[in-house]
Amino acid sequence: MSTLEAGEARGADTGRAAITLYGYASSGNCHKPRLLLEQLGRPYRWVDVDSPGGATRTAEFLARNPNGKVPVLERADGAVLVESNAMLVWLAEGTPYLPADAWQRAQALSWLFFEQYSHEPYIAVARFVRGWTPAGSSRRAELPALQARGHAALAVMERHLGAQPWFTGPAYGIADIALSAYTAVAADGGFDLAGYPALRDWLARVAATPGYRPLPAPTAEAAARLAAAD
Ligand SMILES: N[C@@H](CCC(=O)N[C@@H](CS)C(=O)NCC(=O)O)C(=O)O
Repeated sequence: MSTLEAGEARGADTGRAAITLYGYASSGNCHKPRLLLEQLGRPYRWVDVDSPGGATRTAEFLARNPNGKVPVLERADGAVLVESNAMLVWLAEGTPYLPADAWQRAQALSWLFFEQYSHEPYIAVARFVRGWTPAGSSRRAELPALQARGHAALAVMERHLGAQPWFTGPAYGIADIALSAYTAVAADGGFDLAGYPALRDWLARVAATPGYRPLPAPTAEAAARLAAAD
């Protein structure tokens, strides 16, 4: 049993887990709250949702998230939270993963917004186009622009990490979780990290944090497309 499966079992052991996460396992956005739950040692129930197969567009799913996207976090009382980085903030409240100081908290939020506006739309989307669309898809034409914008984001991160080990303050926290999710698999989007030494060192530090779990491997079909992509 993998540790992620063990996490599910921990949740199941508690009867009705306090938290249910609906997600697609090899999605970086879905992995972010799951990784934090693992690192916090909190029980949760994981429900697989085949988002590339359209499972986020059913009436049942849209009742939970009208925006039709995973991850979705549901509490035992049925209350729902969407947006992966909002989940990180909520889950990290009162823990070392979110600074208590207002300025440092705002710095963490700043990097979460950067991730969603300047990083994920290019690095995650390039990965999606290469791995989850057919080889002949017209979406492949988007790749040069996605890669140019993705490299711009990586350069911002490299510059920041040249001067400090983590994204906010002296310790690993939710900004590191948010930004590492897709950076760790940037090669899937066609990004070569060879020119980003500080970033590669940071990824190694992230992978060495207690309870860290890498993003689960994509399906065989997506893995084959990624291996064959230009
Ligand atoms: N900003 C959202 C993005 C979520 C997102 O893009 N989810 C994708 C999977 S990574 C999805 O559910 N796509 C299915 C769809 O749009 O139908 C977050 O961070 O939670």
